[in-house]
Amino acid sequence: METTLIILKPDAVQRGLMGRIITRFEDKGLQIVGAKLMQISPELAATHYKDHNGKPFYNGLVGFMTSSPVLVMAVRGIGAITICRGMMGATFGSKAAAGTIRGDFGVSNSFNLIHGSDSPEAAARELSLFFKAGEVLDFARAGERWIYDSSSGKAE
Ligand code: IDP
Ligand code: MG
Repeated sequence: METTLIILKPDAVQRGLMGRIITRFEDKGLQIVGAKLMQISPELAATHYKDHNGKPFYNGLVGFMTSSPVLVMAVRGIGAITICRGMMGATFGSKAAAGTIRGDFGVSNSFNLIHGSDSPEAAARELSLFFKAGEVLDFARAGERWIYDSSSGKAE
């Protein structure tokens, strides 16, 4: 099982798209194991996006991410990092394919609704930035045996 950090960005919250985006992850069979509405501080935004420091869009990105509340989520499943990135679509809303979150709900390149960790290392780092110990929960879902095929002894 992998756990990834998803952020529903200020545009998603302000546009009332949280429910529809969360529904996509739940419909897919992914498990929400952490969630909170929060306002990101400039310091946290800078740490989270440190790899983009110095790029032309960096100041705008930090300004955007701190401008209004976001919903941060820990999302779990086998291959969750890659699955969530695929569901998000390409970075720019103008280029993201139909059927993806960015492709279906937006047209902007910077206001692109959602962040998702892009590797296991990034997921571990980012989850620890946004969630304290005990805020990401381990719990069994009632329908788990119908989400994954465990007949071989290994969930797949
Ligand atoms: P990602 O969110 O798809 O992983 P990154 O390249 O990591 O994309 O960029 C982080 C965020 O910075 C993007 O989601 C987007 O909000 C913003 N961003 C990236 N490139 C540009 C750009 O060229 N112009 C404006 N904003 C950008
Ligand atoms: Mg990225």
